[in-house]
Amino acid sequence: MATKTVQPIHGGLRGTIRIPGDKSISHRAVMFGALAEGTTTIEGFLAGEDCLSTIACFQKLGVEIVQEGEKVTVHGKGWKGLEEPAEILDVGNSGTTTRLMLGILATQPFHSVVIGDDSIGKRPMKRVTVPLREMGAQIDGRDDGNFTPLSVRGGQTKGISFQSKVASAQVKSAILLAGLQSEGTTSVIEPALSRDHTERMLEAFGVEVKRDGLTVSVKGGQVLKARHVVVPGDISSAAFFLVAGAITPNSKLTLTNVGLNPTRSGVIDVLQQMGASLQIENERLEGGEPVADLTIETSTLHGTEIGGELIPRLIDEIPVLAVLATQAKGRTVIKDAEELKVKETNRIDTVVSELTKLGATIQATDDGMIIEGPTTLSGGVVQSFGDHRIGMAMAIAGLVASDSVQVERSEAISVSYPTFFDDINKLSEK
Ligand code: SPQ
Repeated sequence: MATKTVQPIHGGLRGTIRIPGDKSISHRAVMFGALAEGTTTIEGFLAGEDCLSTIACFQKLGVEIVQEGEKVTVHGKGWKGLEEPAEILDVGNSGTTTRLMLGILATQPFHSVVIGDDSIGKRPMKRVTVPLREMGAQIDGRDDGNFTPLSVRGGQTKGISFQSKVASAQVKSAILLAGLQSEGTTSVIEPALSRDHTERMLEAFGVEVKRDGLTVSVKGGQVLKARHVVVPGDISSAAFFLVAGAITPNSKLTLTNVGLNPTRSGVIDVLQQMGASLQIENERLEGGEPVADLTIETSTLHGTEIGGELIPRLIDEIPVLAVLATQAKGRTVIKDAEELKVKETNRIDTVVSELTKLGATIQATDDGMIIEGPTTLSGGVVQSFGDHRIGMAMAIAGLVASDSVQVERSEAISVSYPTFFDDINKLSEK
């Protein structure tokens, strides 16, 4: 297990970095490429551990996939071409791989077993296994199919209309993917809009997707057609440097290639709401997703309230937004964010425990946290608990602490941002 020491930055973060590919979009590009007829090429792929787990699983399902850094070629087999895997499908740390792949496996006329690491073994899967069973798949696992290892025997499924209790793109995507191979129409109704990369990319692969408010529907029997996919930079990765730029004295930095899909861009709204000096330039569309370059400067910030429909638009950014709030004047309240409890760690508990170690005034609530600022954070020893976003949030806290911060289990960061520390170094070089 690795420990990374982060030194406080006095001379500011300056310069330009290109944000690596979006994790959610990279997973989907590989999966949809595997299900498509023809050869899909991917540019800007995120070669993080989670997306590499997706490649490895689909290779075990008989799909030829060649990955060279950010370039991937997927030789699609079509829905009928996947093969019964001779080995267990190991999703590593990736919730997205687990849930989306379950939707696909549910429709396949063979048996497969899905496992992951300790963190995956604690994340609830009934949110997808229950509706997939209702569609006709046989799925079993610990706690009546709630936890991995999960065993799937798929087959002919039938469409359902599913009212999800949670605003989750993974739930929505798993059911819609199964729906594409099911009899009739499948609809998912969400309580609030979750990220819509699946809908956008399915359309780009030639699938008809009907969107009506919070309801998304697909008809069964549709074929995916291979294509070229350009993956924009991941706004969830950019968020660490947006916060770093806003709170580190004497900073001005530019992040290029940042995906600004409106279902993901809540962090921009919050930064602006809190008074950050942020410029959005060179707005364009790449592969059906809005992209721009962002410049942020050291800013005078004030507390805010983050809740309601904003939460699904920034759920993965909350750990680093908590760091931002420690440097803002006044109170920041984060609420309606119970979903944080079922991520790689319980992110309410891990954010609060680790920031408390650095002297933050932060308190956990049932559905979020309350932070009072501004606080001069102290140095100390914190840890990621194997959660990439906690590791990176603590490293960003270290940039403004009064002394060095040691981040234990920092290797977890390579799940979504393998070049994270290189980018900190680039921006702090004089
Ligand atoms: O893939 P995984 O492990 O679930 O990753 C996380 C993350 O922080 O990177 C969540 F822990 O992102 C999810 C995100 O929270 C990725 C995702 C997707 O690609 O569809 C959707 C969100 O999860 P959910 O459960 O709200 O659908």
